[in-house]
Parts: sequence; C-alpha cells; structure tokens
Amino acid sequence: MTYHLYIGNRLYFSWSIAAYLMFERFGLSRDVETTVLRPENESDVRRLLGAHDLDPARTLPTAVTPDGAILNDSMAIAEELATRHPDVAFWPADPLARGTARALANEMHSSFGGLRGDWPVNLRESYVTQTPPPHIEAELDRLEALWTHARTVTGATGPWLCGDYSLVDAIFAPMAVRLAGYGFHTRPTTKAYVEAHLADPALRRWRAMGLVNEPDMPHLHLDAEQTPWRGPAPRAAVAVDAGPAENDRCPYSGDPVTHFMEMDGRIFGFCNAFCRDKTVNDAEAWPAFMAIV
Ligand SMILES: N[C@@H](CCC(=O)N[C@@H](CS)C(=O)NCC(=O)O)C(=O)O
Repeated sequence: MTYHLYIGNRLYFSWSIAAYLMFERFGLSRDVETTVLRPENESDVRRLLGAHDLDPARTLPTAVTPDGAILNDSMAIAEELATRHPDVAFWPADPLARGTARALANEMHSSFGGLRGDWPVNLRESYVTQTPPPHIEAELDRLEALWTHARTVTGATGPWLCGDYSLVDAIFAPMAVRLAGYGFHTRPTTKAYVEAHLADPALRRWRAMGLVNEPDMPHLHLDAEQTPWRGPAPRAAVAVDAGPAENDRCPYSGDPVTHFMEMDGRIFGFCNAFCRDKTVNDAEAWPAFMAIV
C-alpha cells in the first residue's frame, strides 16, 4: 500500500512541508514514495504536474493514493489519511480537542493571506526581526489568540496545540517556520510554539534534506539583514573525500559505504552523497545515524 507524494522545493514550498509531516510524523514514512519537483517559480508547477500525468492537480503538494485518487490539496491529504488510517491518531481522540484542532487547521488553510503573500516561507535564509505592517500585525495577533485558545480549552501542557502532536500541528508547521525566518516578535505563545516546531526532528530532517541540493529561489528572498537560522544549531560536521569509516554499512540503507563525513574527529560512511550531506547538515536530527554514533 504505497502513496505517492509530489512536493516542491523543500526550502520554499510551504504546503509541501505540511504534507510531508502528515506522513513522517504519524508513522507512514515507509508507505510513501516522494518525488521532489523543482519548479523555477510558482507558475512552473502546473507544467511539472502535467508532465507527471497528474491532471487535474494544479498545486503542490499533490498525493496519489494507492488506488489512484489524486489529492490535489493539503486538507484533502490530511482528511483522507485520517479516514483511511483510523488506527493512527491524526486528530485528537477527545471530541473537544478534535473539534478545536479541526477548526484551527481549517482557518490556517483558508486564511492568513497577508503573511502567506508578503512573508514567503524561506528555510534557506532568516532575517533580523521585521516590523510587520498593520495587516500582518493583525494576523500575528490572530495566530497568538488561536494558539492560546487551543492550549487553554484542551488543557495542553506540552509543546503542541491540542495535546499530542496532531494534524493541526503539521498544518501550522509552515507558518511556524515562516515566522521563525522573519523574527519571533514578543507574543509568548507564538514564541514557544515556533520554537517547538524548530526543534522538531522531523522538521529538522526536512530542512537538512532541502539544504543538500535544491535550487535557490532568489525572488523569494527579502532584501534585509540576515541572521543565523533560529532553530537548534547543528552539530559541526563536514564532508570528507575518503575513509576509512568506523561503520562499513550505511546507517540508512545498510549498503556498503562510499561517501564519508567527519564529526567530532570521527569518520562515518554512507552509501551516497545525498545521505551523507543531509547528515552533515543536521546530524542529530537523524536517529539512524545517531544510533551508530
Ligand atoms: N490549496 C492548496 C494550495 C497549495 C499551494 O498554494 N501550493 C503552492 C506552493 S506552496 C503552489 O503549488 N503554487 C503554484 C501555483 O499556484 O501555480 C493546498 O493546500 O494544497
């Protein structure tokens, strides 16, 4: 039973982040094959989807179910996965928490046009805290109110909005990383929630993969002073030309090692350049690698 997920450039395509998390965060990563389309700009998406016979899809993400349904919308992917996998806790089980989570997820999907239009997601660069124009300030207030409301009515005490991580958190992840790029501002619930997403190993893996070899989209960059990424600093590591490595099998595939990296004065091996480089970018986000460390 394999889904096929088509996503955009990981560093810039906001809804693709949410769709990836819907599989990755709920234990379905083995049930999905992912194709990264590489549009040069947003209007290139339609051409690439057409080339993959994905009519009537027009936007990314698009998922194809094992029986061939084309899910050309993030909320359709969310609800279809939740219906097809009733044993997986996609939504909170408690009715009050579930209703709250659904309401917030749908408002995220249908609203926040100012933030989405003016502050594009960009996981490659972050900027000194920006002063929001009034229409964005109002949306930031709305997010703080929604996130505080969810935590209050559901009694959430951990990092996530309605108790355990659920679809509402996957759907807000792109907004959280967007806010991280432009500054946290002073809203306390927002700050804590954004930091929770930045520390999430699944999101860290997504960014580590995006930084390997995906194209730059300079038209989505802001002409502003840059700051270091606001998430946890990756452990220092570099690609090196040769072994020998401590491990003779790749931690991900189990195949013989051919590519090498150095970390803490130790050499580790991988079976291809992508697996090596995603590890160099954020080693501690990869449990299979950390197991051999
Ligand atoms: N309703 C869609 C919107 C997705 C969307 O806007 N995707 C953007 C990239 S983040 C896109 O594909 N833009 C290309 C276009 O609109 O032609 C969803 O939630 O999946």
